Amino acid sequence: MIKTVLTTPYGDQKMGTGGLRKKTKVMMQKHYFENFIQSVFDAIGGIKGKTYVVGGDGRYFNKEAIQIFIKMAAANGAKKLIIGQNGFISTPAGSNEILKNHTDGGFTFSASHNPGGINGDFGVKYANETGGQVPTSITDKIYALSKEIKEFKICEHEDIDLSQIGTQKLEGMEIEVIDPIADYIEMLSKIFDFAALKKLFQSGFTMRFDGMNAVTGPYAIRLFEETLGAAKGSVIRATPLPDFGGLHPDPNLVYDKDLVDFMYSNEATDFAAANDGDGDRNMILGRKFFVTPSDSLAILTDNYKYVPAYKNGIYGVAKSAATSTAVAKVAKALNIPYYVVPTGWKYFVNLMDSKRITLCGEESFGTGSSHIREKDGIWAVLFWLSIIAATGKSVEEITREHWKKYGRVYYMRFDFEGLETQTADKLMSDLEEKLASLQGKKYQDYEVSNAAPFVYHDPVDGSSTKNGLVVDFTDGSKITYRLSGTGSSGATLRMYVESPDSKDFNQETFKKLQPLMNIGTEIAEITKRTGKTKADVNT
Ligand code: G16
Repeated sequence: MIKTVLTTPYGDQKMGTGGLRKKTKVMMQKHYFENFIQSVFDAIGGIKGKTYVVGGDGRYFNKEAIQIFIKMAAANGAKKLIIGQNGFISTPAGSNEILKNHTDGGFTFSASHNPGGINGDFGVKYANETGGQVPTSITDKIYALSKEIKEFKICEHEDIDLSQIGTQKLEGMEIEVIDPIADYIEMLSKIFDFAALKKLFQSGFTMRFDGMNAVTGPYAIRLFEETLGAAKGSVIRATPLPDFGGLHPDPNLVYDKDLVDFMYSNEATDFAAANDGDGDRNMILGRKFFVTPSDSLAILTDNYKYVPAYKNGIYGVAKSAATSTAVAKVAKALNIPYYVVPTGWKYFVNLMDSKRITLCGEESFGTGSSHIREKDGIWAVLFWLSIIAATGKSVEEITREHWKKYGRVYYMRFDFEGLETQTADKLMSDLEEKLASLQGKKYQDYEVSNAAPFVYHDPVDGSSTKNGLVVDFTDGSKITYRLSGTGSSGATLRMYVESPDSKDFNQETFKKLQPLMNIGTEIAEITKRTGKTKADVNT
């Protein structure tokens, strides 16, 4: 039976860089989730006769959210839902299903790399028929409607069993439960040379993949161990848990210190990687060696010919403004188009759809290509393995040779967390105002060559987006400031610092960047305004 339920708006359902992210307890408030979902349906002119891909990363409240979603979709007249078995789907696998089945879009229930559990975060990512998250014009509309919502529609029905693959019906809506892992692996098999990768493992090559108790564990076991022949046990923390076993599933030097410590120990494998909560981020490690995401994008781009799907050429490459300029040098050498977009994967979508780029990546541990419209953690791992298989070189050798060829761009991100929103907003607006006055200013050995907000003009839809403030120095160094768009409460200020060096590749990154980091702190008056003498997280 279809019911119309009266409700009142919460007023705070603004989507950030990766969808709607809130504390789980906030999301679980009465009608909170329902209000948001109905606002999405209404913002896109209803979902009558439409088909969507649905799933989540398994975090706390995932099961309940999917059941509510199914009943709301049926009540709103959807034609069909394609749902990952047991309600699980990784973000890249979801994007793959949208494109494969030509659906009207998809919903992923995940707060991505944010912690899970009743005291963690929950989120909703909404993608349209491109397979990518919707542009700001749509998220603005959703937000506007969520502030006025008066009612939502839902079916009264017992919960749907999502454990068996197959098709069932609810109020005329078809529900197809699928195995997204099989489809995802099949898609990857068309991009990469699986035979070459099997040979690599047959030769005794060892790897460790850390699923961080999140969604990609089962994908990784089936792909690396069962399909490509990596040794049993290569995939660790492979069972998705509602609270990720207490882990903060953000694959970086801080939150996956366990994997980093292992790779710097004598037991280290030849290669290691980790993915985040919903499987779109990746961290790449070699023996006693870490590859920055910015370098990773540059290296993958330079080695595109080792992947069958790209060997005949790539259209171009893009990075977000906060990502280091390492890939710019590669684009120039390859003579391919190069774009710089605001932070947020959705900005790459138009460039991919219009065949302006094939590869793209971000400092926040995301890399991907136009095979789907989301970043793809496992894809990045296969790309690295393909380079290793083709060259016979280690992660460290590949990276060092890259630096030799192009120079090294030292890079670090400093996060100042838990700030009051007002303090953070004021810091950014005051800094923006004083940018022009920084021109030509000298700080120790560094001289400002340009200081301005980053403004992007989308070459496809003509829209403009301002995101972040950038201070450039005459030697090519750069400091970028922006506020995180993925937090669930308060504000996080991110300060990204980079400095190129064409000769000395062996400096300790923190030491190399410390003077610039101090300059950056001084320019933005971070200590004075936030009381913090140093960043909470350095990656
Ligand atoms: C999301 C977006 C990414 C973006 C990141 C930025 O990632 O999809 O494109 O780089 O947010 O995060 P922040 O605004 O906190 O710097 P994810 O993996 O959380 O979906």
